[in-house]
Amino acid sequence: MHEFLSGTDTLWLENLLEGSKNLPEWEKILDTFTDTDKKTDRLSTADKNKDLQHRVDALVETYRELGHLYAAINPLGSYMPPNLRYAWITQQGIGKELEASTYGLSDSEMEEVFIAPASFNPPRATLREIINRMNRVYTGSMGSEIVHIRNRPMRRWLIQQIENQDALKPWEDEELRSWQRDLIRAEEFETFIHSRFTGQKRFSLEGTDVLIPALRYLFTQAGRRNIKDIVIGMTHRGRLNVLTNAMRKPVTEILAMFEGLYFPHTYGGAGDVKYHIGQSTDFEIGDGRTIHISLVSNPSHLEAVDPVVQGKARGTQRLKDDETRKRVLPVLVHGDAAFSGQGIVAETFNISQLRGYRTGGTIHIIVNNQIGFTTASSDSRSTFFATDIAKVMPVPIFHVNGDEPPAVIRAIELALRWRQKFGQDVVVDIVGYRRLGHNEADEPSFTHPIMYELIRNHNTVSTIFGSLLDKNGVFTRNEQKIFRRSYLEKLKKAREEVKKLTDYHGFQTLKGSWSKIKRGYSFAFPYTGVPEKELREIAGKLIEIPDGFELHPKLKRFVENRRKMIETEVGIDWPFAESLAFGSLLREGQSVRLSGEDCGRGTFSQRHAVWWDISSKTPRQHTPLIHLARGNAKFSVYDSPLSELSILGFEYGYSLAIPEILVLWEAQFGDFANGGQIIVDQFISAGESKWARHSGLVLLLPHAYEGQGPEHSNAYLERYLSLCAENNMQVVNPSTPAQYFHVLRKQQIQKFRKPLIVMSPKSLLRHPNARSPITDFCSGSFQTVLDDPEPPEETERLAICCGHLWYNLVSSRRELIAENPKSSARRTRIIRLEQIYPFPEEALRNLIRESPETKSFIWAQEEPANRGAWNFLARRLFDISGEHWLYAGRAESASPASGSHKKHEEELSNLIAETFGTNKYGRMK
Ligand SMILES: Cc1ncc(C[n+]2csc(CCOP(=O)(O)OP(=O)(O)O)c2C)c(N)n1
Ligand SMILES: [Mg+2]
Repeated sequence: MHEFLSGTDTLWLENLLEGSKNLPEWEKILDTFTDTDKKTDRLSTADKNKDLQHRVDALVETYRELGHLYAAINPLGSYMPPNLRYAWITQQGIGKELEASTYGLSDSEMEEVFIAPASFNPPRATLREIINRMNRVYTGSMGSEIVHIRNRPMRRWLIQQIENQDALKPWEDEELRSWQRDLIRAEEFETFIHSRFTGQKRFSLEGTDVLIPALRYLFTQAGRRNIKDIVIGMTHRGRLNVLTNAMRKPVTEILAMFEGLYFPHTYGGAGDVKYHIGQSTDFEIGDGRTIHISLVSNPSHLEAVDPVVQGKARGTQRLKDDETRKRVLPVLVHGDAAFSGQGIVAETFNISQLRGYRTGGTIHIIVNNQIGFTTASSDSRSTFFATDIAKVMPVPIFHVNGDEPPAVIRAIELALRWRQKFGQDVVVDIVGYRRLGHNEADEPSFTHPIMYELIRNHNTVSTIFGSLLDKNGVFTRNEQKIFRRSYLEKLKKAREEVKKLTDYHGFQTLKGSWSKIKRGYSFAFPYTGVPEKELREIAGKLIEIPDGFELHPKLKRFVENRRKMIETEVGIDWPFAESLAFGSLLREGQSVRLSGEDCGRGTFSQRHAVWWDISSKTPRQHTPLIHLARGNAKFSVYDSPLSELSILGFEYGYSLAIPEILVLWEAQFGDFANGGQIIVDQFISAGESKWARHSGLVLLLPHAYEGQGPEHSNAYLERYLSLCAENNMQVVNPSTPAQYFHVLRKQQIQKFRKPLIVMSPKSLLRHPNARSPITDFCSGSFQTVLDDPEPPEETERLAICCGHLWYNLVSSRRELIAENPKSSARRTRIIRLEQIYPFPEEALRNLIRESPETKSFIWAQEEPANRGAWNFLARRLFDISGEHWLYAGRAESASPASGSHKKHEEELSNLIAETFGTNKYGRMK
């Protein structure tokens, strides 16, 4: 046990001591061995042998369960600062679980032959042999946590693999030398940058340098096992080192960034710091073969990239038809503090085996330097190991000493085998230290003087491993020196080259599957109408009930309603418009993927994308849209777990992999999207500007003020608008089913990809007036603004609004005019702003110009004045009209909406009155 390594809670130890009812199984076994000598004296020889065998078995089981707690995994040794808690624990005699005497086994039994663990061949061995092997495999430089894996065949497989390590082929000299070369490169790269670019942050890898040979081994072995693609997410720590030394990004490119020869201007975006930018490489694995490695760009927000990597890996699996998920491998490299601290890690584990989100297992590598910035492990987590959170899943965890490259590589090898065999995640916890401060300008010994005194006196891993290789004649000191010098020369030469450069173009963008996609944004929207015959065919398929399939009675009505929508003049409603959009895209060979909480049925029971046969005793379902797909297209809809952050991240990642799939994420209610805000702020809105990565992800966010209280009214439109700039994304609030249909189709048909944020409806889903005639679907395209369908003969007041409010305003106008034909409502023209961003300046200006006699200009919104689009639009409306715009809406409010339905109604009346300049519904403006 090591103070640096461990968190505060040693529950397992306390359980042990207090003899609680929750004792682990093995301790109950221990209890049976108390007072052992007396008991065995009375046994026959056969029973005595059985009893001894029982004790040996118990000892072996204990190694499997607790061996990792005794493993020599900490390069800083078992140094322990004075600590009362620890003193208390040691005084209780903990630490004897692996001693043979604890099981009543004495020295005299050491040479006796027992039935050996199943991993032994031959199946019998002396107790000494058994103990020696157990010590070597469980308490050496690698500790394995496996007993939480309840699936017995899986656990047995792991035990076999771990206990049979001795039988593995020994490493070849060239392999050992190549790791040492990697370690030398890793070390020299850091010291070179340190001395040449003082003060520039690089988040040095020193202390966990072994990550470089570990990753290179993983890439090579993955490639040799027919894995074609690796998608990696990793943090800041050692990222530049990984880029150049593991992924072989030319070192000149890294140095160019350090020289300030940076390139965002060549792409037109803001760019990002060097240790956040992604990279794609074809990594050579020998014999002229390569494996594609894609390091995903990420923001500073630790671990946020985890589900993005999962989504991208899943998308790549789809792209490459990797149905077994054995050819595309996700890898996540974490820091110890972030891994245990960030909730998204647990969310990502939770989705790892779900049908809509599984990726066939992720290899997690923890770069465990036993510290997080200045925070000690004991303040970082309540668990013993940094990795305990991974035990939410049956995931093996290998803790390895970072000073022992062969142990680390064995762990990576085992992890890869496990992943390829079982399709489950696995964790390799590389325990090292951090030689410098958090960044290189930081002083670590302010807060950790004892640990840093140890580190100062600790040799680098290349020195430790290098002398071992030298001693064994594998790679002599002199040969290593020559290699070190030649690498340093390469670095110096690269620096000289870079000094001569004046500019540098480094962004990899719109390559591979993205090569047909264009940059930029255009208001020249593509034609998105669908010929009526085709549309009717699609609609027909959507209401076809398979033979012998019995629908729920209410669903039968749902289908009948849809039939009426196409056979009569009632018009198409919102949910049907969506199905028609999806169906038409699928017929055109474009895939559609929709995920979100309860999105199969739809939160508001509106979608019913999946039907269930209520007469069938076994689950039988029918998804009409699946049957519309042509070519390689596919329709998938997944009810997601209740995790907005990971699922939004996942879908964003998926959208990065393939531009040909319409990827949609639906929030249960728009306000829950706030759980995914990190993904919105740092990936969706800024990914193109920071990393030249495009995404066509669609967010469906139910939004409207309908008297439901502070939550479930507001999708925080203002948050999205505050992130809008440089045409980075599209924010729409369509008011008709046909508009929704066109905007969804446009998202796929247009040549560029920009995220699309849709303020989507709730009550409008069933509103009898929220219907569009079928002809509206058969031609045209999405309109950014919609004129008043019943414009006044003369316009005195010009009101602009969006979405749901329009229905309130139009019906109120009718009522007002009916009551008083002279009402100012009669002279109020209502324009709908369907797309708020990119702001349709020209279209809106043209409409406004059509009413030059207008005296009052009003922006009407449902949201309080500090929310909604008002703050975003006030300046823009003035700019396009030169007019001062009045605000009709709720007063500024700390809460999104009133909890009282009555108050909601009053507020609505007021805003309607303000819009029309009447006092019918409230005060005059
Ligand atoms: C969500 C989040 N919170 C805080 C930070 C600031 N921060 C950057 S690195 C770091 C320490 C991370 O420790 P660890 O995960 O152990 O990685 P290490 O730097 O030790 O390699 C912190 C707190 C951040 N980047 N992201
Ligand atoms: Mg750390």
